Amino acid sequence: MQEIPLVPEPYKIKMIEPISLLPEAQRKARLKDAGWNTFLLNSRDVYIDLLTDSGTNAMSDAQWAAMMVGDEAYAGSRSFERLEASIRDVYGFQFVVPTHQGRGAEHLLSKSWITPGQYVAGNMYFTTTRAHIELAGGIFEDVIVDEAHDPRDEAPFKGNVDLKKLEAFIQRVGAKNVAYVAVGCPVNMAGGQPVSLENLRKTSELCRRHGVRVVMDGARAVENAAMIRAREKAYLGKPVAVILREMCALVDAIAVSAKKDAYVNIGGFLATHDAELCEKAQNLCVLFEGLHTYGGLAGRDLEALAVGIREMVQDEWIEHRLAQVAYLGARLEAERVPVVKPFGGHAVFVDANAFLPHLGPEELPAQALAAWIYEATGVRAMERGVVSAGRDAKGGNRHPELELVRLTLPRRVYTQTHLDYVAREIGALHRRRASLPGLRFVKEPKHLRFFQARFEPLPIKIAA
Ligand code: PLI
Repeated sequence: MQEIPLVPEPYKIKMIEPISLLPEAQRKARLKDAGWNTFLLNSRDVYIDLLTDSGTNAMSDAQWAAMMVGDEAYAGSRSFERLEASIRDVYGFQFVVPTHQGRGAEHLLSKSWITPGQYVAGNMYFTTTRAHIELAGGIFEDVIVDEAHDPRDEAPFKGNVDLKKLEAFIQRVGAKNVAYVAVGCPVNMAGGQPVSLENLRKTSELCRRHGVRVVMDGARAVENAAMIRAREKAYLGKPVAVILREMCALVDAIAVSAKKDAYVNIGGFLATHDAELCEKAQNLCVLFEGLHTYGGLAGRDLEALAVGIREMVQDEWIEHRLAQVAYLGARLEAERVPVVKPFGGHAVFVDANAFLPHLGPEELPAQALAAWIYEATGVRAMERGVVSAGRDAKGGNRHPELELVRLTLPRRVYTQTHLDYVAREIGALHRRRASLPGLRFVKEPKHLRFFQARFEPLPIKIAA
């Protein structure tokens, strides 16, 4: 077997939260209560929680200490000044509008820049991002490279914008009908695949030629920077802090869910070089989030974020994170579990179509696999396939080519032994995959249906 590199944790544990594995009969009952949707499980019933890396991170002692000096003034708090200084130093944007989390920033951005009927082109959709584009009257157009849709293609930058597709799209609809181009760095729904700096630069140049603005979804921009440093020749070994600044210099604005890279449990922001966008967003902020110097966050949250932003660009943290994801991926591969390659920065994505080849798309393979993983192992994962993709304007199901289950690693939370357990148990489930049935909807909410939908199992198929 190929040797799996070990990168020991660059931290030690000084506070613990007990977890326990329910007996299988109880897991079965809890899954039924949850309508076979892992979002509807109670955390107390979960053993290892790999639902998301969003807001589930462990903060450092420095972050906890900073919380004690939070300035809870309604207006003009010192904590906002510290956050603004961190964002200016680390990302390089002049103007900062804090929000309660990433979708708050997406809301302010979409409402500020989209005129109903305009398009937003991007490198694959993200659920909340597209929902806010559509709520603002915009239409999303996917311009990601084709290899992003192939789980087995090992290209290093499967998050790249396809420049030919983007050029053709702008020519077809006209530049004035494109509100902005949104580049996810990296692309969550494609498996956490990064964008190269060369591609981001060319995308930015193409947009400038047409007078179209560029926005980065920077929820995990540090992970993207670390993958650039590991995979892009011109940047090999450069500090992630330097790469991140270079990425940000190429875009007009960044919408950030701070609940990822920055290790906090809540928070987000919109940051920009554009004074006019800042003014519009600040004004909308008072309607939807709170005053523009707290954006729905407590002063102590602003403090934890200000410190987390400076921590996140320290190379040893991000190196360890990427190594942990690669370790889990390699362990799963050793168990012959089909996974998306190359590994991204926040999760290992299991290819549900390859895991459950006896299920058709209408049997919701990834939703079903996430449910059966919980039942068999107590591990909670998330569907990223047809259920997440939702319905199109005509009401039909969107059918993405990728039908994935995401095993997402919270930052600084789980140890290598937890990951060994996950890989071993999912490996055991894979060996008995032929008996696993699909699911069907019994309740389908209108917005972002994957969060609250309920399902029931279909009859078990007898293999031919
Ligand atoms: O969950 P929010 O509102 O803080 O952030 C929304 C959001 C925006 N962009 C990207 C790329 C995300 O991944 C994202 C949230 N992601 C979640 C919750 C996840 O589990 O991936």
